[in-house]
Amino acid sequence: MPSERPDTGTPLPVAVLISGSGSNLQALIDAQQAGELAADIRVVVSNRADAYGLTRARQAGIETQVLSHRGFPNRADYDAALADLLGDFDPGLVVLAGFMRILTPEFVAGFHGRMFNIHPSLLPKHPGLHTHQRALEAGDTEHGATVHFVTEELDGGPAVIQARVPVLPGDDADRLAARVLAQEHRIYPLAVRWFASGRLRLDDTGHVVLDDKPLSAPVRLDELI
Ligand code: NHR
Ligand code: GAR
Repeated sequence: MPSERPDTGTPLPVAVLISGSGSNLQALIDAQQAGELAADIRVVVSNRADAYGLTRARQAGIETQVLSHRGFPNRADYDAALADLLGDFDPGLVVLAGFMRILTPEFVAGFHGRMFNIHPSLLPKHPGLHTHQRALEAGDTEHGATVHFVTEELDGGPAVIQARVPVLPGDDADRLAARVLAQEHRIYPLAVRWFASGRLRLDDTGHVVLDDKPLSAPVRLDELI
């Protein structure tokens, strides 16, 4: 059941965009079903018809839409169609959860301050793809994940919360990815709940504000618990 927002008494409508397994989507669904999200996932959109996350959404009774990028001549046309589709659901927040398509500045502008991404690194380290392999190759002793507001700068928007994990002897990219993913499942529902309950926003100078205080650095999960 969607829980209510204290300010309006109604859950915030949310759209989740995926491309794959959707385990972060599942973490959000679980939080919603536990009455902990203050949000209502209205639609799950995938650019791939075979994304397992679509099955997770259907099992939870959430509407799904597939918008394949393949039929479109360019990114601008794809993103315009995506914005159109999302418009039908009037989302107060768009959540990228393993969505693998870079979004145009025009699309991003339409959801300014209302779109999150979760990225599997301790940003600003390792933006882009293959983050786990790159953390290993860099000899990092610590790795993790970041929830950030999406701006036109890829993985460069203002960070909200980070979770850290150690890099352990014998790690390969898959082991490290699994350790990071478990932490993603903790921080993403938290960030969505903060936003949906009105505690978290992006101010007009581009700063993240939590409980009326501008963050000088992302919240660290290890300092919350
Ligand atoms: N769009 C904007 N404008 N800003 C961000 O911060 C975005 C974004 C779109 C997606 C997620 C991001 C990540 O967390 C994200 C953040 C895809 C790629 C990529 O290179 C890079 C980063 C992210 C998502 N995608 C290839 C592309 O050409 C396709 C790769 C594939 O299909 O496998 O779009 O890591
Ligand atoms: C997650 O690790 C997420 O951070 C990452 O892909 C995985 C998706 O898992 N996102 C990106 O790399 C975006 N380019 P999920 O589908 O099981 O949530």
